[in-house]
Amino acid sequence: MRSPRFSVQSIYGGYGGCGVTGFLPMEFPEISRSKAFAKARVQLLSAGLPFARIEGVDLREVEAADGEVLQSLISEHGVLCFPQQNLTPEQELNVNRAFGYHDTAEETVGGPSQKYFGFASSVDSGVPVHAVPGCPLVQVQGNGTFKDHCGIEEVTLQVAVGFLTEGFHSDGLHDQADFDSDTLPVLTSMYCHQACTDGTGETNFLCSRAPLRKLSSEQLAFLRGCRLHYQSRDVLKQGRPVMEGGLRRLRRPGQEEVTTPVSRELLLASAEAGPVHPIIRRHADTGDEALCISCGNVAFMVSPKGVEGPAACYDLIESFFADQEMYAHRWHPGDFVIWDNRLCLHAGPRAVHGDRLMHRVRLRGSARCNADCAEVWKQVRQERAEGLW
Ligand SMILES: O=C(O)CCC(=O)C(=O)O
Ligand SMILES: [Fe+2]
Repeated sequence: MRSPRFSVQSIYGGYGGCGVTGFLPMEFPEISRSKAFAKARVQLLSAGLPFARIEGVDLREVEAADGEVLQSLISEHGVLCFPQQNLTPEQELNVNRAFGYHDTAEETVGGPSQKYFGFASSVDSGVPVHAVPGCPLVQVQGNGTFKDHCGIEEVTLQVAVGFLTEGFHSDGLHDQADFDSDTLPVLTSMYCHQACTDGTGETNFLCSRAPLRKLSSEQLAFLRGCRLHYQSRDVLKQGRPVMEGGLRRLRRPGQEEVTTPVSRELLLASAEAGPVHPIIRRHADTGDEALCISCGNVAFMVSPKGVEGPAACYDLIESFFADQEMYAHRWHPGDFVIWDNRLCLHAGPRAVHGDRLMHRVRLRGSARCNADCAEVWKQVRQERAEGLW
């Protein structure tokens, strides 16, 4: 089994891991420092990765004028952890809004903000969705039974998306609803209300930019011409995939082990339907390229050379990440972690012992944020309309 090197945050102690890195100077000119960021201190979460922890910020004070600082921080670091927060569900949404990645004038188009916020994946996979009453765009996730939480009398939660049941992904890639709406979630935030006390229940992150730096210009050019097809909604409904090392799907209920070069049945089932995305994304603001993959749900890849089956796709994915460091975020109550799905991949916990209570918000970007995918989406729709598959 090839899997990324494991590193855990050392600032809280824990398993050991890499050395503590000092606080980085804020790189923003004084003029763009708002009240909320006046005392901000930025520290890398892990020495070999760009992900950052930001202290000295009370996210309740964040407003639209902070968009520039927030965008700079997340573009640089990909994952931001703001510890010791005390937020209402509405304030969680406001932090997401403050990044300015969506057009607020359009926020209510098509219903109660579902165009820009929402969580389609749970609907597709048949797992019940629990939302905060009166604030339905904030999803409640976790493990255990909880009473009197944000207006919910009692709720029993079970972890559905884990390291071994979904693996590393960028949110929305395998969601039919996101593909159908031509918008992918740019940001995902998770806010911890209760954490496992034994170090389990972590969320794992990989940098999706770093593996591209070691590739030759020919390899990059090849990948730019590739797209990944994901398993269709019907396949997804069979159940969660069984993953190895967070990167490779071994099988899915009702399916054979992923060892064959390409199964014609699988190919046809997902070719006529199912989401399709480029394998490399280019960030609309920074121009950075990054891998864009949902490991558990790959069906096949269309490259300039032809069609590659799932086994070859997994060989490729493992080659990208085999020498990459992974960051496991060990949660503490009050942690608000937000990431740009265009700059990192994440995976749920390896195990969860005891109670874990989290909120999750996904912010879909406006068309501008997703313009880099538009060509592939258009191409696929055209092929399907012409019955090419
Ligand atoms: O629970 C986690 O740590 C992450 C789960 C996840 O990937 C998600 O909800 O999108
Ligand atoms: Fe996710």
